[in-house]
Amino acid sequence: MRNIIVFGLGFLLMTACKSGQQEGATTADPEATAETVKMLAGLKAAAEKGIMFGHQDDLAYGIGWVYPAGESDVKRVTGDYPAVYGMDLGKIEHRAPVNLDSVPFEHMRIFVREIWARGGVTTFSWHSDNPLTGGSTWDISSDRVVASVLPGGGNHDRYRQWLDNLAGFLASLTDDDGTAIPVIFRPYHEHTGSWFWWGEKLCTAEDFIALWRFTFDYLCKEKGVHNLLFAYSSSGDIEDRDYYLERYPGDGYVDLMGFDYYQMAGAAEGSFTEAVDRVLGIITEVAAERGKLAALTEAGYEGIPDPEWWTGTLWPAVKNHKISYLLVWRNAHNRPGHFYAPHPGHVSADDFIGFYNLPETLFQADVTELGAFR
Ligand code: BMA
Repeated sequence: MRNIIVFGLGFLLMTACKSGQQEGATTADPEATAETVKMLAGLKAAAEKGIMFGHQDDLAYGIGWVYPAGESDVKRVTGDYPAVYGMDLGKIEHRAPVNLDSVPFEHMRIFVREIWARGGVTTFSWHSDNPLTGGSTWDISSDRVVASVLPGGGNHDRYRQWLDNLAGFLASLTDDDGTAIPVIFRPYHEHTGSWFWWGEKLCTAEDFIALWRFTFDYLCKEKGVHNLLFAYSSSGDIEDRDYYLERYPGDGYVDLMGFDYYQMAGAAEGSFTEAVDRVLGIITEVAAERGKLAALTEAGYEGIPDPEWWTGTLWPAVKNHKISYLLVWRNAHNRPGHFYAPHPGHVSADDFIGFYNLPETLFQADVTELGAFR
């Protein structure tokens, strides 16, 4: 009798916690690993506490340094790491040793492990080269690229090889025990702009959706990669929800919805805050209706010339929205002035500490304490 009860209970638990699901969290990939499902649930829990701060290439380099292990411009200024760490996979399609910004993929593997160990979040974008012309991600000389890589297209087999190389890297992100580490994967970003080969004027909505679904199915079903949460993120020019959803591949293919928006030099006073606030209103609404996470997936003001940008412009833009994170772009070490987070002595460093000290902004120590992701 007891055995039957124990067996019955075990069966119930097994069916209740099917792969891809945990209470309140269902991943787009129905076969997602338990860690990936927990990450999604943790992201939802963290979004109830505040907005996580993210920084691209935070651990790889900064102003005046290139990868001494443990370094971070955000840490140099605040004493703490970001909660979200962006990295880019551009050139993994060729199995190159370094990405398009010269970050070794071997280092990224180490970073992902470190981030996982301390309870942070990794998100990958993919500035992949143009698979038709062999040019860069910004080669928009042809509007046949997306069609050419889809099933039936002349370039499809080559693209499968590129995805094999991508899948190989994503599957290699494991901890010391060989457990796959969950990451957010944000391919084909800023697709409502037309500066990447998958951009709006370079392919039809049908072809963009087909590209997304093919990539998802190929990675998850054919290659068996199950440590991914998928992020759909447009560029900033979002007029309304219909436009934002025009190229949305569907609820079964996406875990997080976001957009990228930068303040440009000379932009009208208040325009960044107004635009980000307005678009976040649209995106958080459509995301909530679908039970998806929302985020400001890229943002920033190159060089941050405004000493009070963090609390005076960025914070008012996001503070009224339930978003998972906001991520600012990279601090290039070899391109003067191309940086988006402060470094010690920078004109906005004090204000960034004020931003860090806001109870609603979450950095590494906050999310480590929360312990929601692993
Ligand atoms: C851009 C710039 C480029 C970089 C690219 C991909 O915004 O930072 O220098 O190569 O992102 O990271």
